Amino acid sequence: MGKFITLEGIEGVGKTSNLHFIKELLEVSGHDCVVTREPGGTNLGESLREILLSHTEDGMSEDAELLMMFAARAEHLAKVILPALENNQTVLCDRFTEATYAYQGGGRQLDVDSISDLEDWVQGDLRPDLTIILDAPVEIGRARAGKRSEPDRIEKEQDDFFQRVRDTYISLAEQHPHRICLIDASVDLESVQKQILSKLLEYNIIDAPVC
Ligand code: T5A
Repeated sequence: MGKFITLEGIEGVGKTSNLHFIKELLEVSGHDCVVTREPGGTNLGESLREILLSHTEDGMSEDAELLMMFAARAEHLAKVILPALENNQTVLCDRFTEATYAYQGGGRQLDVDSISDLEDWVQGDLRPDLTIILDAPVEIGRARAGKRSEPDRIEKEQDDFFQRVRDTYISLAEQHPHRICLIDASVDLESVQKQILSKLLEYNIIDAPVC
């Protein structure tokens, strides 16, 4: 089985900016990478993403939002993630189930046991080998995201929602230190990337370069 690596964090914290950097580090170290994202990564998943992020006219029930995240994930696992892992490829995914714990569990305050049941149903025993959480204060993430584009349906939430999302990410890293790590993303990009390199080495995802 290949390695499964996921990248997480609140809006604007720098996931997209660091995805290519991580892919390059992995490839230099010999990994054959598949880069993908959630919600999305398949035709059905991208259609669900469109609904999830832009369906603003008459709102969306919180349970419908949660179930659509897992519907997209079930398709993504079946069509992209599991075939790649079984083919010994490394899957690098922009967000995965930790985002559901953070946004639907923390942000929306939905029942965490229900999320955990859905996780077991859809994923079985599969969990990422490493989840990198880029962490920064909400005001920094929002300021960076605001410069980039108009807010989508979830980005329109208030600061207290994103504070709960951030707190949940921090708590996930504390609960599962063997597979989830936190990176200080409030600093400049070069310093963030130094930390990412050091975590990929620490978690034995890549080998130290031979001088
Ligand atoms: N969602 C997703 C759920 O609610 N539940 C789930 O289960 C899942 C899977 C997905 C949305 O869906 C939600 C969460 C999200 O709301 P998305 O596209 O994955 O949307 O998420 P976004 O967070 O919106 O992604 P963004 O592209 O907005 O943010 P990024 O990728 O974190 O930030 P990035 O790299 O685009 O950077 C933003 C700006 O900051 C600059 C960049 O140059 C850019 O201009 N920047 C820095 N500036 C200074 N210093 C640094 N260190 C910087 N790093 C980046």
